[in-house]
Amino acid sequence: TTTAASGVLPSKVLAVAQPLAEEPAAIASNIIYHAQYSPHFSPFKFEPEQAYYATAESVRDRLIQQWNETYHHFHKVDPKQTYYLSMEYLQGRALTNATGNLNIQNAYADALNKLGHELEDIVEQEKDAALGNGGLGRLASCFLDSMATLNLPAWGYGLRYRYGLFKQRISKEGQEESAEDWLEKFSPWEIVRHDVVYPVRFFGHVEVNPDGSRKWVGGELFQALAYDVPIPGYKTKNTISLRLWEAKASAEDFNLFQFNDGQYESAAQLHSRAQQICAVLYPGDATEDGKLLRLKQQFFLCSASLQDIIFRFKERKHGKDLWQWSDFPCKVAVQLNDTHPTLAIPELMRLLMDEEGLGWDEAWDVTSRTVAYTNHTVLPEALEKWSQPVMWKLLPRHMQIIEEIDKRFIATVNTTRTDLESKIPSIRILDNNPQKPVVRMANLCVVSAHTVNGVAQLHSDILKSELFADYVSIWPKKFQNKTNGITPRRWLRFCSPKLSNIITQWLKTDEWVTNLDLLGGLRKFADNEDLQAEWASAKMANKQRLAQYIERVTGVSIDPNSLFDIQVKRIHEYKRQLLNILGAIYRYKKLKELSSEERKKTTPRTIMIGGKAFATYTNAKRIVKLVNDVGAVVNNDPEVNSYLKVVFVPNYNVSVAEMLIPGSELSQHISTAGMEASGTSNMKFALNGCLIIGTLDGANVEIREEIGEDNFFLFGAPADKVPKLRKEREDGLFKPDPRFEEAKQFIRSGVFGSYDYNPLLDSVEGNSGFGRGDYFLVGHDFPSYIDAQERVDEAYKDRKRWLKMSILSTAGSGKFSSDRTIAQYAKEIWNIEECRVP
Ligand code: NBG
Repeated sequence: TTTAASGVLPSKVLAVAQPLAEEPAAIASNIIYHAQYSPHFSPFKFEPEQAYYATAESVRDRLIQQWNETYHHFHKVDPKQTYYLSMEYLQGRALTNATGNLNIQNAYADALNKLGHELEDIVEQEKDAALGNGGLGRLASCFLDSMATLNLPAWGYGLRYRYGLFKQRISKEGQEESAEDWLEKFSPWEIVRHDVVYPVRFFGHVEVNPDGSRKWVGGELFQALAYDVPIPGYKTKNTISLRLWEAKASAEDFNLFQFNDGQYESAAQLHSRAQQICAVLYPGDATEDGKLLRLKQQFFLCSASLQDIIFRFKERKHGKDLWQWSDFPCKVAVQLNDTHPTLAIPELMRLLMDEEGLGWDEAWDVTSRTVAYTNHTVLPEALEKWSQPVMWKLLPRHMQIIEEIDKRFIATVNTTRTDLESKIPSIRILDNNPQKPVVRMANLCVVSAHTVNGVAQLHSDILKSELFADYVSIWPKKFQNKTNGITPRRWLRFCSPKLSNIITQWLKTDEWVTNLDLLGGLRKFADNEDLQAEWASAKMANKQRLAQYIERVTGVSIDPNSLFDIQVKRIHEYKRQLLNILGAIYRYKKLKELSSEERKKTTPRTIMIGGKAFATYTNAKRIVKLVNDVGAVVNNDPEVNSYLKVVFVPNYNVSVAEMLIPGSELSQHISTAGMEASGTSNMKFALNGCLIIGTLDGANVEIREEIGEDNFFLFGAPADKVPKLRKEREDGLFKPDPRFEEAKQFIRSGVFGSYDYNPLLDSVEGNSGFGRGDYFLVGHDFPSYIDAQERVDEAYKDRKRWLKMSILSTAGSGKFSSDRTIAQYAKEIWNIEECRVP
């Protein structure tokens, strides 16, 4: 064995590189091999960055091997497979996850030691793959981890955005966005498949063939090129694939004549349009061009993925004569992650009819038995509606198909359900309002899919009783609930190794990592002093690690002995970060009013808030600004800053979450009841022994049931009271609590600077001018929120009680494993079974 100094490449390779080495020395040699022979940098340098890429490539060799074996095995067994279509994936970093799932973390740590590096530093070099926005994207990534771990034959399909959402920086002005350059150098985790390419058309027109069949021709033609990201399961050989499409134009589309004539831009016009398709996630849609681009992205994902799925169906071992199209739903399940991939429905119909020659009835039977749809929100502004004229222009053949689905649906309702006649305008797919004719994508999904599910019990109930109530009366069995989950690998085992080890020791097994219900075994030790002491020390270590991070990125020093109180999620009025910061302002004001002796009796707090506001969402950006302004005043106020700190954590993403969540003690999930479909960070916090202050919303309801109501700080109006409260507010019947008035007045008095917060504060008055004053009921819930916060302060003073609650929180989190969620999808929606690689 050789030890090297970090920063330089050892002069000689230790042994012949073996891709699947087990021993640290052989792994080290493999890493050096990559540094030398897959060079991406100038030679002889072996600093953390070079070490990261070489290590990642060495790990990737294993993933490729396992992926190949998995692919061959699936091909041989020919099971039914699931295809998960999603516009978003929030993969985060891959290195820790891959070495952890492959169970080679220690060997890699030792190997890197021999080369003068620490694995912990090396993993920090990786940029997050941030191809998502929030919970919906992270859910997709957790699902992939569980599908691989459960040995399910499954694929993820998405787009390979050149830049992800955006990078958030905080300046004096508030949030600033810049391009998130996750592919700046390159990603060692993707394998480009130069042989997996499909044509995708836009615009053009429909021709009728002599036999009456249709053909979509003309327009713009791009190529979809596949990039595979291998997804290893935990302690299994099964390694599945996240297939991401990139848009390309072909060489023929490069007009050499124009180029030589000096018309450089028009010569490469189609190439630049191809780049636009996969440039960013959620391009601004305020303009018509922006809307068109989003629609192009959605169709691009659907068309490429379905062509690939059909290709795989046809290439199966049996050969052409032995299969029939009616077998397709027995071999293929397509899951639509929200309405973004809805165009998969008309595209599958088109491919089956126009390319494969099926008739309408047969194509419809295949399509509707194949596709299932998950709804992730009841917010009206998020239920997609596409302009009919835009759709006719971009996808003329698909609009014909959608019209036909709509027509047939209406005909069926008219003949079988005369009682629903008056409902037809609202349940049909097309909204033909002459001012603004649109296609309602959720309606298209519900009419076409065999199953529709919500993502937490309360949400699924609301879908059935409100949003989709009329459809339920037509197809009562179509609707299901699948409560979301999170992967316990990334969200406990790898992000908090200390707590994980304690759990394993007390449960005398590490099987909880794949059977999370075993955590229930901790309940009987919740009062045990030894466990409590170990628990507290792991928490403290995680808090210290977090405090160092916060100081590094914000310059604010926070006290690990204070209560760490965290709210991290996209900034949205319904998630009510404003309620949180108003509460912090109220706390600050009360602390100022106390004598220094009285202050010493209070519970010191560090409030951390993080999340991105959509670039054009003005009120969300004002909230970010307010949090930062409050922090600047509070943190620099020597009278109170040892009792209260307010920190805005910039650029929240998956790897920041992996630091924050293990170090948290209280987390806030305080949306207006009925508005958060599920929430998934609530599950991650609870799993890490963090207590929740929250409303009866989304998955909070089920979390509280599982961990016990004594271990949950509940406040606020329940969902069924919300409509009445809104009405009362509109009618001027609301009497604000004096504490709420006090907090708002404190901001208006200018304590936090001269920025004009009136528009934000007006939004929680009864008369905001939007005609829906305080729609999110911040004013109504404020007093019960403050009361709940007081209960938190009291509980925290009693160390033993708090630790017991924390242990019970982890112990009660078993249900929220995405392994449980995915097993339910597999059995109850997809009808697929395990297919384990021997
Ligand atoms: C989000 C919901 C969350 C939910 C995730 C995952 C969308 C449209 N919806 O409450 O707001 O946890 O989906 O299901 O992003």
